Amino acid sequence: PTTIYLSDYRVPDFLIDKTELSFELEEAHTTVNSRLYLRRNPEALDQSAPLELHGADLSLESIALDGRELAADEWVEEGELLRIASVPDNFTLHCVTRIYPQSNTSLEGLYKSSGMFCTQCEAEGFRKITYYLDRPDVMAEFYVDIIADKSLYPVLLSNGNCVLEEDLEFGRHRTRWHDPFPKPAYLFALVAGRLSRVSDRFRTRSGREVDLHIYVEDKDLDKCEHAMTSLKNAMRWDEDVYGREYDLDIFNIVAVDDFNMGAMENKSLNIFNTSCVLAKPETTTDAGFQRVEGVVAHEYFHNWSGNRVTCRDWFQLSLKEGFTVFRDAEFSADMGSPTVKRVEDVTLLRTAQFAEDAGPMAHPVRPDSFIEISNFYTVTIYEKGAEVVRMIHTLLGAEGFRRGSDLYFERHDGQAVTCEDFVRAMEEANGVDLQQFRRWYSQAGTPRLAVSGEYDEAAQTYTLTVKQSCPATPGQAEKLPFHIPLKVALLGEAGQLRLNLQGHKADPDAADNTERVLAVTEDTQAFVFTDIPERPVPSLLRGFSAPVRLHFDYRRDELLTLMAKDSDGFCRWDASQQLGLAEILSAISAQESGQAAVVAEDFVAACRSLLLDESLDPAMVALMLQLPSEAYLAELISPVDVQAIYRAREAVRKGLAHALRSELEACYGRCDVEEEYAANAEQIARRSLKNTALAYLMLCEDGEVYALARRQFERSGNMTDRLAALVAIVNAAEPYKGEALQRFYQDWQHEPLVINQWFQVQATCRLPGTLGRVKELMSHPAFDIGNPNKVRALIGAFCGQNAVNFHAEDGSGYAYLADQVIELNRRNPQIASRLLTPLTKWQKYLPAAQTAMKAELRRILAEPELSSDVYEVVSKSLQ
Ligand code: HT7
Ligand code: ZN
Repeated sequence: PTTIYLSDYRVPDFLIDKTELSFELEEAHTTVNSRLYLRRNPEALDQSAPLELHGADLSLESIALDGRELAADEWVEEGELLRIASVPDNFTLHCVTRIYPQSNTSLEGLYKSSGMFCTQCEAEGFRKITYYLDRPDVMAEFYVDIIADKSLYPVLLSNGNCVLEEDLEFGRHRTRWHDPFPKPAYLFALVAGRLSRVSDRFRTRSGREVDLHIYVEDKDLDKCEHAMTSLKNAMRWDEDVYGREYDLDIFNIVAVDDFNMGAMENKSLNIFNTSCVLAKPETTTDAGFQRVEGVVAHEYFHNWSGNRVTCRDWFQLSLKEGFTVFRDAEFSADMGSPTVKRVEDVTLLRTAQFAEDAGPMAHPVRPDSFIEISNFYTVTIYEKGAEVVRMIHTLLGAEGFRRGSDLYFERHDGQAVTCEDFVRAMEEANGVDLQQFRRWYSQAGTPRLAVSGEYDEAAQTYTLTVKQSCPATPGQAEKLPFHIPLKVALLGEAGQLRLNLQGHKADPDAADNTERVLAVTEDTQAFVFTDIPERPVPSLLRGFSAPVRLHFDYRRDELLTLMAKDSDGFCRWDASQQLGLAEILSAISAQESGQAAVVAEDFVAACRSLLLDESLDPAMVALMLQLPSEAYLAELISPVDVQAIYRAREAVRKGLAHALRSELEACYGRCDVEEEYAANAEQIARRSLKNTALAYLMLCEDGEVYALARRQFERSGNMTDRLAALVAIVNAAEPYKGEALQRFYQDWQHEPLVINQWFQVQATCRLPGTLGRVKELMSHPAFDIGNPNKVRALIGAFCGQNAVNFHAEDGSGYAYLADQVIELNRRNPQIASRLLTPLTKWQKYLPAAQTAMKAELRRILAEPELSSDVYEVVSKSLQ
């Protein structure tokens, strides 16, 4: 496998003005006729370069240039390139290729899922359909004909507008689609199948009537309402917040069962994993409803941030993904609870992304090189990329950011551009200099901020000293200082103090001047606040204003103050996490010296106040009561002793459960309201707190609490409560668990998405014996290794979300994962390579675990015919 470098980027030698495709879909194979209208790119360096088209797994039937069939010695195929040495400056190329969607298990290119044809072309899947300039900076106008059997495939869809529908002989029919917006091949889509649809309309603010359709299997028609509402909300929100309107008369969403990721933003024909579009209360949890809302919005927002303005090359992936994640996060915050959304996103970032940034696959938001681009759809590109955009928003303020995005969209509409173009538009629209800020795009690794505070009573000053550093990452030993926006406040006895920063004017954006964004730009910097009448408690990194690890040596009472009083929801929650961490660390020490863990009284009291305070948002109470996850603890403790962390965390949870039993019971009772289900913030918050209380109560391990869980399992009408009860039962020494699992399966065996939850509950069971059960479930009739959702629910969940079992001391979890990766390597390389992630983090663990994990990585590397996807991840993790 070869490495591709950003520094090797060259403009394309040829451009395609128009692409005409015709698909003859048949049961054994598909014939693709393509007519490309090509011309030399006047900006190309070499004006006599040969034409080189990408192609993979294609069988070429004929190739003609300007109507003349090419002789065998006029073209050559080398790897994924078809080269024609001599071509004129303007010409048409006509290729006929045969492909085999029925046996395409990689789910890239054209494939079949549950009897329907569908495509996935991002990033480089179009080359599995026909020979093409499969790179995002080649944008063409597409005309697409689809011909298929009418009874098997009554619905034939592609991008843009349907311009022709006709019946043909032998029961076949044809539709023709025209997309007036030039687009790169990765945004091409085709769907053919027996599908039903739910339709609605949206009137844009300039008066365009848009037909909205969601295509699903007939049995799923009752699960589309939430996606449709989310779509309309997203369309309105993009008009209100970004001034962006939809630009065609039709917007289609199609749900497919077999899909490698969540969804795909193909122009006007978004294709979705069923798990990200279907929802109804009986089958879908609150988290599922929120995921649908977020993903529908994300894909819709791509119409501007990704499609109208696209990426020049795949190194710029975060240009569209980071920006669009930021946009969807702000949308979800506006639709629900902003603080809860922020805490959830920070949790993901601080576990998965910080781990990636500290591991062998660490890469900058704009990577310098890759072997397989599919491996770079990462939490760094998406989540850290979104944080980088958020920091620009913080630095410029909402209005400045809007000025910048307006300029970006206006200046680059219809172009394929770079992250640099985005930053430049932000700078120029606001007259600011983001030169140093650009390092966030080029330097990998999570910066560390060591902050200390000193109060001078005599001078009435408070000085915050901030030191930044960033650990080395692969290929980047030394880092230059970042420009870090550090949002702070100072808490006094009666509330936030007014901030006068020595040498600076008051922050014009801060309404009451009690919060300020400090520009941390040097290795070490001191910020002196004057006229501070009392020793304050600093509230730091408010709203998680930058993706950094911050350390401040808080006293316990200071953390308790922040947890109880800070007006910044993120900082309140973070204080609870720091206190929880201290409890777990002391439980680990107690275990090491053979003593029982005792939870500190002041922490118990703080948690009690949370449970008793009915004025608080129940969702925030639930989040604050949850101790730091094992995954987050693994980021903070080195080396990671998985079993010790698990035992200590459980001991603290149990301690809290026993100490707070009556408050938990009361809280459960308060939140257990009979009401018609709605996926609104208020109800979601209540259910979240109720189920957090239930999980704690189960740790009291007696008949009374088991009966409570059983009652909830049997009586709940919604999947959130039912599943929470099932999780509680399955993880307890509750004899009813076998019956509960069986009942759940019987009730929902006809709903694949619910059965995925059933697999996941069992795969994440913390009790011993889980790996055996997971292996058994792989032979269950409902399991299908060809379906990525099933693979993620069973294998992915066991290896990625069940640390205590995956890291079993006998190495059985590691061997199991390696076996699955080897099995999936050929069938679906993208899924195989993603599954691998837990093994790649071997450096963090105890020496014996490291040895066992590395041995499994070496076993994979020794496999013949390793895909470039798996090869890249395994070889980089062993370096
Ligand atoms: N832009 C989409 C990326 C995507 C993808 C990438 C690789 C392989 C399969 C894929 N399916 C979708 C999704 C998004 O971020 O919106
Ligand atoms: Zn995206």
